Amino acid sequence: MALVEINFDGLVGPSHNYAGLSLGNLASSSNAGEVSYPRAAALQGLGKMRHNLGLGLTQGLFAPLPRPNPAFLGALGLGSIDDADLAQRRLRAAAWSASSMWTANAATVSPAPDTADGRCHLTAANLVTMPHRSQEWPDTVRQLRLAFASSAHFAVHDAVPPCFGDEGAANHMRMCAGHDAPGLEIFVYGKTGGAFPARQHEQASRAVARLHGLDPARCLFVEQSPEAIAAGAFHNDVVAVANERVLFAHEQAFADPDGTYAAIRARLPEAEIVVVPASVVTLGDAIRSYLFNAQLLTLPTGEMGLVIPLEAWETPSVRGWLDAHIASNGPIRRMFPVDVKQSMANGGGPACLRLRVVADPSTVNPRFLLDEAKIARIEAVVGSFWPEQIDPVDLGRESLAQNIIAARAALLDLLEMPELA
Ligand code: SUG
Repeated sequence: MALVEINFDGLVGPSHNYAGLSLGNLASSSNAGEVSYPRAAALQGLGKMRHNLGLGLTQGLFAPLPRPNPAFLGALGLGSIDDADLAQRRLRAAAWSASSMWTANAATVSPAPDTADGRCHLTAANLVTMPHRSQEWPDTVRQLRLAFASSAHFAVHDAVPPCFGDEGAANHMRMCAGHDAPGLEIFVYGKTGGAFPARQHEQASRAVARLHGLDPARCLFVEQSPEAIAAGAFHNDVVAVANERVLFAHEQAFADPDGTYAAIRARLPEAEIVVVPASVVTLGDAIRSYLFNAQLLTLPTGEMGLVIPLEAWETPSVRGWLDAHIASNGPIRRMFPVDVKQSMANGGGPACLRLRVVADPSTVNPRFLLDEAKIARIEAVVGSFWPEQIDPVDLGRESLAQNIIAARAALLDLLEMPELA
């Protein structure tokens, strides 16, 4: 059995819009009310998938969830919306949100070498902190059960109880000698973030670790620094990312950085910890540029590459650090800037757009795996069906709703996934 890391990217849905729904996510708040470009957004995401496939990596896809979601509004007693009522308009925007594109929040994943029963375990994230995200998990779990249907190889769990906020893989890092070796699983939770909510609760992380049958000796529970949350790092993956033996983090990512690094080194002596000092890249620049919301990947050559947003490449302090890292022969050898600006404007960089699953690709439902030809066919559907633009004042318009529903149906048709219709 050949275990490899598979990146499952969320296709940007046809309702992608800027409604400003995520308090504590500075990009979402500052772009509230802007016109979005769903077609361009989905094509940018597909461009990233093609890029990573071209690097020789295994690439998967998750379909957007059904939107607008009438069940969400129905459960709130909102059969119709009073347009004069801001709270009702925001709830309607929530029902139209395309936020499931950020599949790093779909689930937490523990690969087979880490678990007691030798299967890969996935727990859907309840995403309770943000109303627009809290509606995702039942549909997400349906999709996960279809993609990872082989119960000999996978166990898919429902979300943990919503009294404990869980935001999935965005707050979870796995370090190991190689993807197929037993890993150290690092769960990062928040306690406080000043004016902003701490979305990941420690007890949710501990519950996921138990459900997955992880060895407590190979788990760490680490507090995210309150300053990072207050500065706009609403998930750990905005300030840190890990791959195999390398942790790449901002100096202010963790509440107790030295204690965290020491605990990692004690459990994984080969760990290489690359810390970007605040004196070189401020927390503000790190969050604006999304340097750490990067895909840190092991390339087929064995080298590590970093798929970063263009915004990071174009930020002088970040570029200076990246150039110096390469020149000093640091562990990250190659940089790949990609354009995911439409997603970035809602606070989702290259790493938010993907869920990493270490598995044997032959055990995954092949309908969720991509090759060049399938990407081209998806691009054609996006080109024909995805709305070119959405002004947030158009949310609620019946003809737009029909357009969005038809677009998703055309995609599911192409992907041969009638189960998700
Ligand atoms: O949950 N943005 C998402 C971005 C998620 C990024 N994911 C990771 N860091 N892994 C969020 O805040 C914006 C939607 C809006 O404002 O309409 C939004 O949901």
